[in-house]
Amino acid sequence: MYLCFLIENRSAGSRRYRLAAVGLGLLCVLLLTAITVLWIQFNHLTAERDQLQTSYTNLTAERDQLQTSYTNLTAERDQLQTSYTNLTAERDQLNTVWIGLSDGETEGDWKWVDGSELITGFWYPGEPNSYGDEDCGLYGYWSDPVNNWNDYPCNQQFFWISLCFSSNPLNLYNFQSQVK
Ligand SMILES: [Ca+2]
Ligand SMILES: [Ca+2]
Repeated sequence: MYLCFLIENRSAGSRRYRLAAVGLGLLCVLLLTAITVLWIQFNHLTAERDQLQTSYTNLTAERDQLQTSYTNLTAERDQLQTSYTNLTAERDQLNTVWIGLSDGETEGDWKWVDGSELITGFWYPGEPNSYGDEDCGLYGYWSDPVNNWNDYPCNQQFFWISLCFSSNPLNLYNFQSQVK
């Protein structure tokens, strides 16, 4: 009787050890699996981080290139704007010329440089107004295609032309020009 009890006790203890060993083994497998999954995820996230870092670097370089291009284009635009302004001023100066007409001898009595009287003038409305000291006739000062004459101070610098007008101001002949 005592022997049977002893054998049963040993058998129960052995089963408990086996169960504990199996449980411990399962726990190790679970831990190993979790570590493996976490390691794979870590590697995946590291690769993504590196890709994002590379993209950030490339985008930063592109942004800097675009900024440089924008700066260069802005400078070119400003240069072109300056050139346009200068060319417009030169064009306006070329379109505005002395025509050899003056009322310097007698105010309001306009004569050509050869002394002949002005028969027909193509003054802009309100001109000649002798504003200040304006004794010389300018062609093309105003934008009107026909009536664009203005009396203006003779000491200003413009090209000049020597011309005669028929009744049509566009019929010019004896055209000469030179820098005053
Ligand atoms: Ca005058
Ligand atoms: Ca005037």
